[in-house]
Amino acid sequence: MQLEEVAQLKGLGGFKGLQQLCRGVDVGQPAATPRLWLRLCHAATIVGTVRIRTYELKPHSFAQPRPRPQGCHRARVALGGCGVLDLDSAEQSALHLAVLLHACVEHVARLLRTAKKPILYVGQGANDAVDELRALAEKANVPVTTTLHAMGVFSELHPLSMHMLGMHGAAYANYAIQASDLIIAVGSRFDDRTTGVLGKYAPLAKKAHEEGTGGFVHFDIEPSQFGRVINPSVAVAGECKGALQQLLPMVDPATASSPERTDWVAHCADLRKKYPFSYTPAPDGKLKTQSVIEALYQGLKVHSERMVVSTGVGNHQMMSCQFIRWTEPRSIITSGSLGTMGFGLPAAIGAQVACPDKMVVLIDGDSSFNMTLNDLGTIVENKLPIKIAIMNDFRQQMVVVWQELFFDGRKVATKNTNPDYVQLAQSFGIDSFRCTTTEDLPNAVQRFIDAEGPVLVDFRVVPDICLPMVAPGKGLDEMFLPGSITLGDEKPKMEGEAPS
Ligand SMILES: Cc1cc2nc3c(=O)[nH]c(=O)nc-3n(C[C@H](O)[C@H](O)[C@H](O)COP(=O)(O)OP(=O)(O)OC[C@H]3O[C@@H](n4cnc5c(N)ncnc54)[C@H](O)[C@@H]3O)c2cc1C
Ligand SMILES: Cc1ncc(C[n+]2csc(CCOP(=O)(O)OP(=O)(O)O)c2C)c(N)n1
Ligand SMILES: [Mg+2]
Repeated sequence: MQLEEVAQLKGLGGFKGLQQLCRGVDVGQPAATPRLWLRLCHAATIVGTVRIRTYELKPHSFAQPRPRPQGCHRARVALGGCGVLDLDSAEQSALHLAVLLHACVEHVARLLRTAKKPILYVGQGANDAVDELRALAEKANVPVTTTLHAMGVFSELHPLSMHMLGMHGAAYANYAIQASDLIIAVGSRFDDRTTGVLGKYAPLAKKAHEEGTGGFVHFDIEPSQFGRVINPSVAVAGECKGALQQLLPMVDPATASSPERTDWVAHCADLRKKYPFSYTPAPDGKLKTQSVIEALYQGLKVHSERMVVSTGVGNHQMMSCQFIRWTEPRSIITSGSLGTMGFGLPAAIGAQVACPDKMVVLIDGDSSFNMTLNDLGTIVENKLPIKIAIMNDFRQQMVVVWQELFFDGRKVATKNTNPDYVQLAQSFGIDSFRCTTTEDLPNAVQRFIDAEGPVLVDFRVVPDICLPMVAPGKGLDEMFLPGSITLGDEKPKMEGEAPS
C-alpha cells in the first residue's frame, strides 16, 4: 500500500495500512484526518521506528496520581528513542519532525546544565543501556538510584551509586530524591513503592519544574506511561539506549565539575555514610535474615559476574536488595508490583534453563517457598544445579509486621506449619542441610557455594522488621530508620491504610 492510499483511510483501515507500511511501528489510536495520516506516514518512513499515539492531555497536577483528562485531544508523535512531539505544533515536513525530536533530547541536556541537584532514577527498562547510563552519570556527574527490578543496572560499587530507593530502599537514596531538583527517570514508571505519597514527593523537583530549571525527565518506551503518575517536564519516548546515545554528546562536561554539582555529589556521599543499611544482630549467636544474606554475599561476590538471584516476596526479598551489592544487569529476578509469593523457585528454574552457565541462587522466604515447593521435582528431573537458601522464620514476617503496626497486633494466619525442608529436599535426592547459628554460618555458606548439584539450606532465622520503611501515606523522607522502631510494647500505632 502506498503512502497516499493509506492517507485516504480513516479509522482502523488507516491504522492497519500504516502498520503494514512501517515495520516496527507501534500505532495507538487512529488519528483524525487524512492529512494527519499523511504526515504520520512520512514521519514513520523517514525516521524508522516511530510510535504513534493520540493522547488526552492531562492537567498538570502532581498531587493526583491519575488526573482526569480535560477533554483536550491532541495528536502526538513519539519517535522511537528520540523524543515526543506535539503534532499540532509540528510543521508538516518530515525533516522538521526530525529536527524537533532532536530538540526534545536537547531540552534534557539543557535541564542537566541548569539543575543543581540532578539524580538518575533508573528502572529495568535501562537493562540494555548499561554503558550509556554509566557514561551519562560520569560525564554529567550525577548520582544514580535504581528500583528493585534494576538492581545492578548501574554497578552498586560505583561511587555515584545510591543503591535502591523506595519503601524499603536506602535512606540515603530516599533523602537524595527529596532533595533533588531534577529527577531523570530512565526505564521506570514511578511505582508508588518508589515515590511514597505523591503530594510529598520530590518537592524541590516540582519547584524547579515551575521555574524551568529542573523537574522530571521521563525516558520510557511506552508513551502511555507519561503523566500516569508524574507529569514530566520532558518526556522522551522510545528505547532509552538510543535516546541516551543521542543525549550523551549534548551533555556539557563543564557542569560535572561545577561547584554546585560537586557539592551535591559530596552531599549524597555524606548521606550514604550517615544512613547505611543496618540491623540489630540477634542475641545468643542466632541468625537473622540480614546476617545470612550478608554472609551469602561475602561468599558469592567472587561469582558476581555469573550470578543470578531470584527471590520470593517478603522481608527476605527486600533484605536481599539491601545486603547484596549488585553489579550486573538482570542479576535479580523478583516479583515487584503485585509481588507474587511462590515466584522464586519457578523463576530460578527458568533462569537456570535459559542460562546454564550462570550460578543461580534462590533466596526464598519459608512462606513463599511453600507456595511452589513441588517444583523441587522439576529441578531434579532437569538436573539443574540451583542453590536454594530458605530464610525460615516460620512465618509470613512482612505481613506479621503490618498486622503489628496497622491492625493493633491482631496476628491472623501468618504463622506457618512448615515441612522439615531438609528431609523434604533429601526425599527428592537433593543435597540439604540446616544452619541455625552464626558460628556455623561460614561453613554452611562455603558448603552451599561449593555444591556441584542442587542444594537446599534451611537457615533458621529470628524474625525482624525490615527497615528503612516508608509507611503508606508518608513521604520518602519520613521513613522509619533502622533502630527507630521495635515491635514490642513500644511499637508506634500507625494510622491509615496498611501496605499490600
Ligand atoms: C513487598 C514489596 C516491596 C517493594 N519495595 C520496593 C522498594 O522499596 N523499592 C523499589 O524500587 N521497588 C519496590 N518494590 C517493587 C515495586 O512494586 C515495583 O515493581 C518496581 O519499583 C518497579 O520497577 P521498575 O519501574 O524498574 O519496573 P517496571 O514497573 O517494569 O517499569 C519499567 C518501565 O520501563 C519501561 N521500559 C521497558 N523497556 C524499556 C526500554 N528499552 N527503554 C525505555 N523504557 C523501557 C516500561 O515501559 C516501564 O514503564 C516492592 C515490591 C514489593 C512486592
Ligand atoms: C501469592 C501472595 N499471597 C499473599 C501475598 C502478601 N504477602 C506479601 S509478603 C507476605 C509474607 C511472605 O512471607 P515469607 O515468604 O516467609 O517472607 P518473609 O517476609 O517471612 O521473609 C505475604 C503473605 C503475596 N505477596 N503473594
Ligand atoms: Mg518467613
